[in-house]
Amino acid sequence: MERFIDANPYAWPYNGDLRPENTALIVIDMQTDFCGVGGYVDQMGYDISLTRAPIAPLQTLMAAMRSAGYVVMHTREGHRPDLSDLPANKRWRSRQIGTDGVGIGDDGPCGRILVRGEPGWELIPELAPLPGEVVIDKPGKGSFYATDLELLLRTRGISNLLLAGITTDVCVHTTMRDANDRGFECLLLSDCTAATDRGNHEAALKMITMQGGVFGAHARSTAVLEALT
Ligand code: C5J
Repeated sequence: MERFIDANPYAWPYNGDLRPENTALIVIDMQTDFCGVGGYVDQMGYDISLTRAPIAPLQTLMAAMRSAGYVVMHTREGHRPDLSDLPANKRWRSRQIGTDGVGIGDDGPCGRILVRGEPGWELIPELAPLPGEVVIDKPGKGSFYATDLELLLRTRGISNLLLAGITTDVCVHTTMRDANDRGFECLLLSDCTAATDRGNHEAALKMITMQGGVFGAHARSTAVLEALT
């Protein structure tokens, strides 16, 4: 039986083959550094009420997908404590904005910013992974670069990806573009993602709808919940 999610610009997935066995939800970078008080985004002076907005709809969606037997995976952006995987230009650019030139690798209220093992780098407790769920540690914006995400997805037979988390215009979009190039069928969940700028979030959604769905499609999480029931 074919099953579709009401999405924009097309009913998703393109072939109606939506099953727990071939579909995963990837929750990207829901870390204190991106949505917590004193974290990296907060220190840069951006409004964390924007990046916290996906938390509540994600809690509902994750619970529904888990109970329907779908795979849920998580990612964390971060660097080794010795910063040997932090490109110098990424560090330099991160120091150009925010409090006193503090950037990635430097000390902040939540420990060293985006450094593995520090409090700010942790996933927020509201969206904690369940035991056994995959957590991908990534040094870049995309979730495929320098990680084993693709191997894990292929081994499980996953071909459809639901993408959520923060930020829409950076790590979520990069992951969606990279997944699309690898042949994964992608759906970005518009209320389960957010950017540090509302206009950038809207623009990121619009980009997806061009060319018949150039990277896939987007939908609200309620459309996913309807398709699951
Ligand atoms: C950023 C991310 N924006 N998770 N990271 O630096 O989007």
